[in-house]
Amino acid sequence: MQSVAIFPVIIYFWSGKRKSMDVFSVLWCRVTKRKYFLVFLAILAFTAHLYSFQVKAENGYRLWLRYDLIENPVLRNKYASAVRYIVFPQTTETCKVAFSELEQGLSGLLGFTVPLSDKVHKNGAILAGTISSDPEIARNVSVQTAESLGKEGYLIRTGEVNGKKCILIAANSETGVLYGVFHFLRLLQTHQDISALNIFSAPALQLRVLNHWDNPDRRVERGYAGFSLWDWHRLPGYIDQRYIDYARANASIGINGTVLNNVNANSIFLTSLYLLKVKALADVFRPYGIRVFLSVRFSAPVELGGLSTADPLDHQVKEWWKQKADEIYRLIPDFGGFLVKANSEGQPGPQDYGRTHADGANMLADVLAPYGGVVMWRAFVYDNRSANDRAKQAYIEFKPLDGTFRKNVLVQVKNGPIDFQPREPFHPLFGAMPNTSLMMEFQITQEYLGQGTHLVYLGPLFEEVLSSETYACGKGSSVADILEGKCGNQSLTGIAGVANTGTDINWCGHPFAQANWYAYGRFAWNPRITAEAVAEEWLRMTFSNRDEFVEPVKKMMITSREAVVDYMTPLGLHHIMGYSHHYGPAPWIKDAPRYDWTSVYYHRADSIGLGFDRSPNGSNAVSQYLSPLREEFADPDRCPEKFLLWFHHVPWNKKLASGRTLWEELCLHYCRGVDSVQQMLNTWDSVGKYIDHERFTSVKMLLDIQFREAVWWRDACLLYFQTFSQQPLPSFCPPPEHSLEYYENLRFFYVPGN
Ligand code: BDP
Repeated sequence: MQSVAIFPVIIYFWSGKRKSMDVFSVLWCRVTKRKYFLVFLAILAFTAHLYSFQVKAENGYRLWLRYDLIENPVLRNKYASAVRYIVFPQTTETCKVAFSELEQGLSGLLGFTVPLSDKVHKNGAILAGTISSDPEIARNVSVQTAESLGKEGYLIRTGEVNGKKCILIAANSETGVLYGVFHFLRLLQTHQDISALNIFSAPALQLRVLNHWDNPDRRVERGYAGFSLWDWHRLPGYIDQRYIDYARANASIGINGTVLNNVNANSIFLTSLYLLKVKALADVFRPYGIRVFLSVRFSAPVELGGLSTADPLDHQVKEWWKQKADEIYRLIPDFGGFLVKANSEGQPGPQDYGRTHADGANMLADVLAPYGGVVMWRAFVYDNRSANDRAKQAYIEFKPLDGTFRKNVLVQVKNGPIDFQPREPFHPLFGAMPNTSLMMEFQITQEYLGQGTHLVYLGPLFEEVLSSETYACGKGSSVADILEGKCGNQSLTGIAGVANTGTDINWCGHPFAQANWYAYGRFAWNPRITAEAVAEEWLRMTFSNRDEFVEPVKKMMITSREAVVDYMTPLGLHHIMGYSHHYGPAPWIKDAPRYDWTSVYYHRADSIGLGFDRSPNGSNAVSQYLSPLREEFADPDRCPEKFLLWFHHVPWNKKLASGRTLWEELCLHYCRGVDSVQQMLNTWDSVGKYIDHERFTSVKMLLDIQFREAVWWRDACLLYFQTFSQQPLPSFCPPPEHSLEYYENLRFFYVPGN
């Protein structure tokens, strides 16, 4: 704002009345006709300055949809001559929002409003619409291409209509056109060549949903970006602009569903009062191709319906759910369906009545089926009454149910067998249930990966899991193949991501956490995309197209995931964080209501070595993977080192591939992790000149916090494990700042998301 002060000074000097700073008397007393003009110019400059100040203020609200003027005039002109006018009949709400996005995007990027026309009459049109509704488009798209686009795919193609060159954005549905519009804008935002386009894109998975772990009081379980976006108290009357911008952001990356409330569900969402609020949100999201879903509490018939049971085979219970489904669909005809966490961590479920997960899921599926709704039934279950390794329990409960679920049920499986750790092997259910529709559950919010303060780009995690070899239908069958239904008889396909959004001005808390929302959507659309490609797109749209910025920061993003694994849980360690709030290191946790809520349960450190023996000599969790993976995991010499301590209890002095002992290697990873964060800080410092001060400073402060916390993780963990290894720290590790006792005595209250 200091620069604003320059204007009175300019006017003062211009006026020649150097003894007074009274701008108004200057203006009224001394102006001549010529000077009127100069005053006008000054005011204009002042306004323009204020405006430019405003657009340069980057609080992150605009996410990756910034549409700022393309600075390079040559490129801008090139684009401008390719898009001289838009032909886009706006027959539906979705077409209207697609057109408005296109118009808004182009005018921001190109600096002028691209006019609308009702037909192609000269070169340079963007012709957008559905194939069936526009004969010009239909003539340009073969029946075969149209078929392969499916319901949501689109094409963007340079073509000719009436002998005039134009860019076609076409799809079978309006939502497809909307996705195409966002893709087209992305091309411009990332400065791609648009002179000869031939893009064909269709989503690999049908359901691409966000799971909000949002409670009715607006607190978000494991949320680190403020309160819930949903203002239940003011709904349905008050429609916050955020709802619309949320829908735009999701549509821009192809997300087509949102589960509004926490999996630890409150029955209140099924009351008539709340269903009206849900309907209001559904109405906002509909034009953007987004359907709403609800997490439901299995015991709702007891809590809301006054029944004495929620037994899924009970006639009255079925009838209660049927009535509820009727009520929901009367209000929201395109309601997506239910997400259910049952018989897990204390939630009610069919097993309370001696029934199976399939009994519960199928009962709900039957009431939703007439309306086209689905049930997403979670496989995140474990039971401490069972002596079995927690990593094995979902498989034990679900595999025998393969083939028994209704066609409109998806079993939602977390990416790994424990719980969204910085690194886990893929969940063995992928490949074990060929006759069930399995969907993936990723966690976008960083519960175990630095929460609100660590820069951890999740693209590499998504890529690693999705490309994991499963052998489900021979060599070369990845988790992505299973999700896409290529290895079995899936009737539905899908993916869910636990959202990281909240009321923070920049939506996600950490400016780089936006990249994880973005990456989730891009991987959901195309599970074979690379983390690097996604990071590059996001950086160009969110920050800058300058290679001097993009290249180093992209590298920083890619390494950030390995960094967090190194300074938190290297070599296959897992679940050694603070109790309940999951903040910070706490490998010493040994007293908890359940053994499998302690850290010692998972790392098993003793005087001999470290790690959980899941080989055939131990819990034999390896047997849940298909051959030859199971043999590979079972053999400590062939098991990938990144999973070594996940599957094996390894002697401290065992030599690893590097020639270093386990203890030395462990130290190396912890110290390397901290060094990587230092590197990230150096990188960030070096690119500050290319971006706005606001976001630069905010990321810098967060990286400083991350560095201190990485040191804390390293020192606390190494000091703790040293009490078992009884070996000195290698010379490459700096001496810890504090004693082990100091770290053990740290207490944290009010950690967000807890
Ligand atoms: C764990 C979270 C817990 C969730 C649970 C789940 O700590 O808050 O309720 O997962 O997925 O990661 O149900």
